[in-house]
Amino acid sequence: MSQSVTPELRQWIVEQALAGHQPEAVLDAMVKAGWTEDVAAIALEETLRDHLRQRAAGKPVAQVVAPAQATTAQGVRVPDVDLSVSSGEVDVGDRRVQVVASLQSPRVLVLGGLLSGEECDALIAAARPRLARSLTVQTKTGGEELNPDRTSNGMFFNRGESELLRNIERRIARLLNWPVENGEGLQVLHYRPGAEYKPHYDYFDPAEPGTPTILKRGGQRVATLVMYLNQPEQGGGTTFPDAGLEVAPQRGNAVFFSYDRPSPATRTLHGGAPVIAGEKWVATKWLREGEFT
Ligand code: PD2
Ligand code: ZN
Repeated sequence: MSQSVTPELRQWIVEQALAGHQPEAVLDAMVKAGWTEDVAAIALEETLRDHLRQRAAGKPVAQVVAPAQATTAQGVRVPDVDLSVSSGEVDVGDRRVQVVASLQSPRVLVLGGLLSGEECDALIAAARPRLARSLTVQTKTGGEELNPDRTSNGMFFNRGESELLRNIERRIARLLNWPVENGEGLQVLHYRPGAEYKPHYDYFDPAEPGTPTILKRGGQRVATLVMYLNQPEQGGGTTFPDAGLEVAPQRGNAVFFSYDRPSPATRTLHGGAPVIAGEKWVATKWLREGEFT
């Protein structure tokens, strides 16, 4: 991992300070993000000293130009909800979405009321005739394969293929401050009793030979939004083993998580727990670094 102090990292450090975070908390966040403590401490000290000198000399200095939380301690921009306006509810144009819970590391948000009941039903109805046993991207070759760890049925919509999808995509883009064009087409998964999705990471493993081919279409995945289209009778939560967290599926709600590098250091290992009774429907949106073509 590079430990060079990029302009983006300097900007992030200044943003944290302007947002009122104590240097110890900023240092802590950098160390958690993989920085060596003494390198992080020097970068922090130098950046803040330069910033104060420039300000004292009346020179233009960095302003908070973007929500501070949108840039991570790696100096990488990732999708995120802007909680600086209101921590409890976000206006996404055509609805207000509740922020039910948030975690910094791993970055996880539980969101309420992202989809209406009618939108959930319409997504299920449009997906149902197109379902097939779920495949996962095979990073060894860049192709797709049947995966025994994923016993759901699934399908992909094309981005923008209907008014319903265009509305949802626009809403997600506004919620997460990330362009519609950087999103993959929405995926719908259907789990029957006993079906599950064993814990995995959603980014593409850089060590696998097929990854460069996959990355040609928009670069790495940097965030995932799993939207719950129904409420299973029992089981089917989304689990984050490294955080000891399980999110209970509720129709219209969603869980969002981001990862600024393709590394377990992001602590974004997650899975779909087995459905015990009833069925489970979700729609997943993956967001890429660049335009997904
Ligand atoms: O259905 C889920 O809860 C789930 C869990 C883990 C979905 C995904 N991953 C995914 O679509 O990547
Ligand atoms: Zn996943």
